[in-house]
Amino acid sequence: MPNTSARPKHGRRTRRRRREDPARNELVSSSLESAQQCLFNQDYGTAFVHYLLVLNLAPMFKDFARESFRFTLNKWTEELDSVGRIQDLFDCYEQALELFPADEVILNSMGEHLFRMGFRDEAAGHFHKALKLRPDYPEARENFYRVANWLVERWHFLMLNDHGRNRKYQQAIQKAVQSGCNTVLDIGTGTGILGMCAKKAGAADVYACELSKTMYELACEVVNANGMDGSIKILHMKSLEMEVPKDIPHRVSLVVTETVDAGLFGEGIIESLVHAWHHLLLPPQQVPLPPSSSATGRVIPAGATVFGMALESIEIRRHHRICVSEVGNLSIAAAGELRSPVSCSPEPDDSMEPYTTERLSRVPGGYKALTEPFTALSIDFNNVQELEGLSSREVQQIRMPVTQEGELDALAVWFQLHLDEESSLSTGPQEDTCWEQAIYPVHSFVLKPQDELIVEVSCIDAFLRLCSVAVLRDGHEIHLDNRPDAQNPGNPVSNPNPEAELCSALASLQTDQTQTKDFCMLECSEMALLNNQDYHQSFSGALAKLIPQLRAKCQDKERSGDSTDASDLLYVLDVSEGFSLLSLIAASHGHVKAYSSMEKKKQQEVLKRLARSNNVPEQHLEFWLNHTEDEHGMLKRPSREKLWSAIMLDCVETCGLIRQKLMEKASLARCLLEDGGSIFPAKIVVHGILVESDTLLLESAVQGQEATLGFNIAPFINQFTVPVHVFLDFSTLECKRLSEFVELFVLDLMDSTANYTDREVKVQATSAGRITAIPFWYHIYLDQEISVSTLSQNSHWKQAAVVLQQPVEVQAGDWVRLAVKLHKSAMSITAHIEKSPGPMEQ
Ligand code: 44T
Repeated sequence: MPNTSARPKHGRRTRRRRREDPARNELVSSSLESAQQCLFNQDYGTAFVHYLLVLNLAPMFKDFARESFRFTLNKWTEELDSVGRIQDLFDCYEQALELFPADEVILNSMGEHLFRMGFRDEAAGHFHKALKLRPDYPEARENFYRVANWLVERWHFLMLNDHGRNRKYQQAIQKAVQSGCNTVLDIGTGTGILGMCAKKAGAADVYACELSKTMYELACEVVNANGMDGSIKILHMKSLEMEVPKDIPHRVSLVVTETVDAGLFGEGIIESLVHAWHHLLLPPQQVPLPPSSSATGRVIPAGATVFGMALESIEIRRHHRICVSEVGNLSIAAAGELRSPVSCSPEPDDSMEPYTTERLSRVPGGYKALTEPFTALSIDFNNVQELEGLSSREVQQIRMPVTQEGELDALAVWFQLHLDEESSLSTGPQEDTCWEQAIYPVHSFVLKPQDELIVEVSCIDAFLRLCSVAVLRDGHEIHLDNRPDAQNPGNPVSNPNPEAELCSALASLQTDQTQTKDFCMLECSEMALLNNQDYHQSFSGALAKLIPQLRAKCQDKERSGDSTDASDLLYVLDVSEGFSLLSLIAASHGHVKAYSSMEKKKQQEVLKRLARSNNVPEQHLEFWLNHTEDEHGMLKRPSREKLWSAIMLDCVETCGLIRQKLMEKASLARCLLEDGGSIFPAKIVVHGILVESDTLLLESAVQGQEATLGFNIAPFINQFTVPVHVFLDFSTLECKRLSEFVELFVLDLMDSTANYTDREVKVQATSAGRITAIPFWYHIYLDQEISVSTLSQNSHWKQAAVVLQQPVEVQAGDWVRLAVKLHKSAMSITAHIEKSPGPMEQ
């Protein structure tokens, strides 16, 4: 019995209200009825308001109305979303969560909206909460896995598993603290590790700041678990916003930070340190030392040396420029300039990235060094004038002798981080480090051993930029145009695309110069796709088989008088994501009207130009999104009489995962096909292999039972472990193969009844070892004979791998039972040793 006497007023009031308010009861029941009626009439907005009223007035209806309320909320917010009423949408969720604060379905769908709006941190928080409330909720799990990579980037695992790096940082901090640095600020604390090192070394006051909300919360958890919550003050802010005494009471004697990326300056270390020297640190030690130098400040790392090197790499080349002149029997010479978003541009532009990253030791196909490594820059983090002068520093020219003949594709950059006078870390490609190098793709040119390459190093916007500007050959200076793909008269490079050269020469003779300056930006993976001739040839071949079949059928119908349609065109729809030539390839087969779903104007123009130059009639290529208002209408056919002959679906993401909602799209597409029509692909077969790979483990979770530098960190950061590793290069993955390739799963896009969600696969181990992961990829069958593999070396796809929670020990000859599950588009695999094996059972 509740003790009503303890809270007399509240008890009385509640009782009185319930008993004595018939008008209220009336209102509740009539509102409930109205809500249900509105729901029935699909008037979700009004239904939602009625439900809010009912549940606020009569919370006892919450259990009864929960399902309908969720449904209403879902429908109403979908409507608000489609008309762009974003604030109203989030207000609805807030009201819903006030009523149902622990409802995992509402939390998860609010997370989905937040994610779509680009609020990843907040979205992740919602998925995380939903998952904590119901750990077996697959929707929230899938969503959480999708954002976990963004939230807690995978290098956190690498970093914490890099014992060499951890120890070096710890020793440098310990030395500094013991030599008198008593007050410490850790900028970009991540999991809190460097701050904890300082505290453990005996620093009196330790502060830490972290701008990511997820990492800040994680750092608080970690510091708490290590019993330091009272002794390290963690701030959720960017160091640039910190002030003394508002955020920290006094200036500190030591700043520790590892806010460096592969290009050293990409995390803003220059700006952070300039600000720290002006506002957060004690003044630097003067040289020569004045008599009392106790109240001085310093930084760990003390500085860095940046190295560069020119290299040839086909893998980098095919991701950054067009290397072919013909694709799927179409000439692409007239495409105009196609640029990757990463190019060495003399005038920095927001849409361009200065560099990309690559772990050179693992680049597929390897690389060839064309020069020796050279020092591009040295920087002293303890010298504020030097830090400040970096951006205004003059462009530096470096002349490097070419050591090997080869095609110049990129300049690679790495660095040594000098923690103090004695100790440094290196991110070089040859070292045994896990770090990536920064890659600056450059204008292609064939270099010869007697050449000298002139490289320009600049530091505009505190971003390091490297650019190859000229080659000295036989006493002549050959200027390299910084615009990739721009043709340079007199350039002796073997041009893979002479027709393109003619076209651009012709274009530059035109009076309208705007066209020549114009370029179309393609993602690196779109570039690689465009360079993939096999892929396009396969589609062309499959269409060449399908089209005559359908035409013959059509003609039969016409002869028998069945057809009501006068035109004999076939309709083909390409719903690939991003830039795709497939519609044009379809249209080039003749008797086809093809629809492309490409949205970007520039990309549409490229396709139209190519249609013209390949003599495809203009009216045979259309842009589908110019005909429909929203994406829900995307798969609707163009006119009522016509059905699609073929629909091309993009089924695998570049990262190696099946696209979300692929099977839903396929079933919708099937309904829209004419008799005998086809979905491309018709079928996808997932293949995989058992491997032992420590590399994959190191990138997935903090390994081992031992504490990290004596701190308890692993259980916290490992909450962000994701069982599927993406963007993997299987061809260069360091691993021991423990089985042959095995078929894991089949997805039939043409027949929904043929699909299942669970499958058991038995595979025999070919060697002894520990199965730690199962890399997987796809054979994409366009029809029964023609297929493309996402493992092929010229593919634009990477692979993915399931990393097992617990490694499984196997002996050669053992049978391993894999339980493969596909939930929506997420695959999971568990592995067990088969007790009573037998190939007959397979
Ligand atoms: N670097 C490893 C990893 N942050 C760190 O939010 C090191 C990579 C690495 N917080 C080559 C070599 C190495 N104020 O959580 C992030 C980020 C945060 C800040 C507050 C600021 N001004 C910042 C700036 C960044 O700091 C954390 C770490 S930065 C990311 C890189 C051998 N490649």
